[in-house]
Amino acid sequence: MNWLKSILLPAQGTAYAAEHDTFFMFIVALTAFFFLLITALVVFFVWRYRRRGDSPAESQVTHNTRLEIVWSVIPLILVMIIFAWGFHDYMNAYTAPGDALEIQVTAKQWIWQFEYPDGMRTVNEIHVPIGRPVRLVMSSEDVIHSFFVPSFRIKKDVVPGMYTDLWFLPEAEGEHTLFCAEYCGRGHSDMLGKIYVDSEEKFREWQELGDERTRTMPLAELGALLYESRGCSTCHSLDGSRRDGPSFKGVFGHEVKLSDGTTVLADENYIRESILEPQAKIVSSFEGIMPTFQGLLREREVKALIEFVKEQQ
Ligand code: HEC
Ligand SMILES: [Cu+2]
Repeated sequence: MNWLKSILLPAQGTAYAAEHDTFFMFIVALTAFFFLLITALVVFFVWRYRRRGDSPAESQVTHNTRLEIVWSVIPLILVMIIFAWGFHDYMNAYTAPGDALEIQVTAKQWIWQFEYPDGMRTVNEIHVPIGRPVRLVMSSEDVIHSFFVPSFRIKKDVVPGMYTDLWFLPEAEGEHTLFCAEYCGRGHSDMLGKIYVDSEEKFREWQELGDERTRTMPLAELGALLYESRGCSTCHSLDGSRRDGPSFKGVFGHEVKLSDGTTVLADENYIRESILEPQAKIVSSFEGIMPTFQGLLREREVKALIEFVKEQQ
């Protein structure tokens, strides 16, 4: 049966995936058995009761109580087994244990955003420690999306204006692909993500330092990435135009007028303070609406953003 599974189904990343597949293969086997049985009977009857010469038709049989009970009760028992088994697996799949790591998921055209309990945010990828249940609390900012991880055998709609949830217990280290399974517009087929299942140790390292790609990226390049992924770009332009916040163009190294009438030189310390304690100094003619990024950025990420702002001359 295993060779058949490997043709039909993706790799198993959770214990639930194995349960799910056993059930699925049971239904496939049952269906195949009745398909063969019924086809064989049809062929046999066609041959057995074919017209021979001019002999008259067989006498008509109107009913057979025993046969009718057999063909009603056996399927009834089979579908009840399928119901009970399916119900059991469904409850397992959709009720998260209380001690799960909770990750908030926000879907929007056409990215997945994640937020950890400690405030860390990621886009299109999450890292989770092996052997610890993870619960996803999901919502959408625009249209209906669907969170689908084939190797975990989990899938649920992500809907604007309400929360849906999903959970899994990762049991295979490595990379798992996340798909959007609800047609959500032009970029739908690009709405992909990665779930990295790490050892406990690797997971902690990632929490502290970030993933290998960004760990080795030059600071300014990482800064450009964060400028987009952390949403700085929604309030700060790079071309001098005014959004909810001042443009980054030409800020670094120049005097900035503050709302209390004083001026300050925009050096590394000022930029750092603006990111971590935005209310400390408010730029004149702007409102103090910038959220603090204290605790949301790793040390190297703050440095990267400073480098990035420095480059916008
Ligand atoms: C919700 C909008 C908003 C977001 C998001 C936002 N900022 Fe700001 N930011 C502002 C506003 C408004 C000001 C001006 C008022 C003030 O100084 O607090 C400002 C000021 C700043 C300044 C000082 C600029 C100057 O001209 O002196 C820096 C530097 C800065 N933000 C960096 C960032 C970085 C880096 C991010 C992303 C990690 C970010 N901001 C995200 C709204 C935002
Ligand atoms: Cu989508």
